Amino acid sequence: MRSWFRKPSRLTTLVISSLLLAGPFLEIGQTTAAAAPRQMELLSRGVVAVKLTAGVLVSWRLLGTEASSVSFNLYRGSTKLNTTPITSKTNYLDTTGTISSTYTVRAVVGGVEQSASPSASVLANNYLDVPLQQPAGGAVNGSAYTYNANDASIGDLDGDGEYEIVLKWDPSNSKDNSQSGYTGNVILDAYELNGTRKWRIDLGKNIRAGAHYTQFLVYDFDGDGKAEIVCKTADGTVDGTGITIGSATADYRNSSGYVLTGPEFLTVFSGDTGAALTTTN
Ligand SMILES: [Ca+2]
Ligand SMILES: [Ca+2]
Ligand SMILES: [Ca+2]
Repeated sequence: MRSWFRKPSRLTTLVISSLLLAGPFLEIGQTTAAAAPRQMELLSRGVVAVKLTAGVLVSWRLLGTEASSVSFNLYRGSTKLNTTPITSKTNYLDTTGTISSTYTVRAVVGGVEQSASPSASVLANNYLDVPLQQPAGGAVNGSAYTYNANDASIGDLDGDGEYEIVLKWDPSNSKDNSQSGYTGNVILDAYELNGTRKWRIDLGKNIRAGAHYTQFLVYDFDGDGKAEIVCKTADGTVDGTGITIGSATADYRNSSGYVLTGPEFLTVFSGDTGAALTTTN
């Protein structure tokens, strides 16, 4: 998916607008054959509830697999809030909801109520706070550096219907292509939305840190329901399971800190485990 978190940040938490986590999410898939079904993520209902002065606003996903005739019932605990199934929107303002309310959504198909979504609690601050695990800083060529949260992208890495976050950590001595100098290693982490870290990939000393060096893709490329991560790697990249790609000792950095020699790899990583699945030179 497109990376949407562009600004370097010194925060060690990611704050995600609840609005980004609700509503319709459709993955645009192949469009070459009109009759072929599009590949889509098999996401959950994605119920999000936020506290407002006027009550609790609950929103949820209309799934790409659902007919336009689908409608919904919304429950606070065991109490159905709507008198007739909701047909025109995927949100509801519960004017008597409180911070301790919990909500479930049931689709109604052909007049038959379907099974309940996972229960959603109310977000107290109108955002989801995802705690991050900031890597320890270091020093390279006598210059100390720390890590800042940088680009991030989302995908369902483990096929559970919920998004996970892939986050790039940028060392504070990262350099634009026009600037000489050594940099710290670039690190990729994957987090569950509750902050559980799934894995960490260390791109190693032969991938220079800077805004123009590491672009990574998060997408279910083989259609098995779990997203992969694809990016440029090099000798010394360590995957999410601790296995080194290529040579662990090769060092292609020149005296100005640039990496201008050595092989350039492209690696597909498992989104679930961070394991390198395949690498091409
Ligand atoms: Ca997931
Ligand atoms: Ca998960
Ligand atoms: Ca996959």
